[in-house]
Amino acid sequence: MRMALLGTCLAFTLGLFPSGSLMAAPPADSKAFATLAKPGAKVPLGKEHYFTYGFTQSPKLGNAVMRVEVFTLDGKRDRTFSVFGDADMPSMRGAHSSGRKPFALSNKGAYLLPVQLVMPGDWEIQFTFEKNGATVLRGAYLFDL
Ligand SMILES: [Cu+2]
Repeated sequence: MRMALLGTCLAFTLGLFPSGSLMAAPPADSKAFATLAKPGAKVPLGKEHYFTYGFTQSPKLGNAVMRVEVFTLDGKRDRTFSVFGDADMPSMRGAHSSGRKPFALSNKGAYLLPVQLVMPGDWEIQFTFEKNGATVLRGAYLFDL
């Protein structure tokens, strides 16, 4: 009996069972969104950049625009990242999810993303920063509307 159990465990460990409900979740940290410093703060982005973020106007119900600006450590604007945003309400996941959307670069070099804030309550915007196809940072901004 004990050997049989051991064998089962081993089979799981080695991934001998078909995928589906038995499959382990991917490592949690690979997709985790760390909570970002508050809007306006300089947030480190990789080793050579930082960024700031914030709504262009104090957010209220309806349409808002999230702005991200990326700079090199010596303060020069940087446009070489791809930035993505995903807005949702954590207390009702999926109900108003925007899905992952790319920020658009403005003429000034700011990254802009329209966000529809369709109801009052707790909101989260998840940011993903990519450079040359690799993810550099995932961060989340939580706020109350
Ligand atoms: Cu809601």
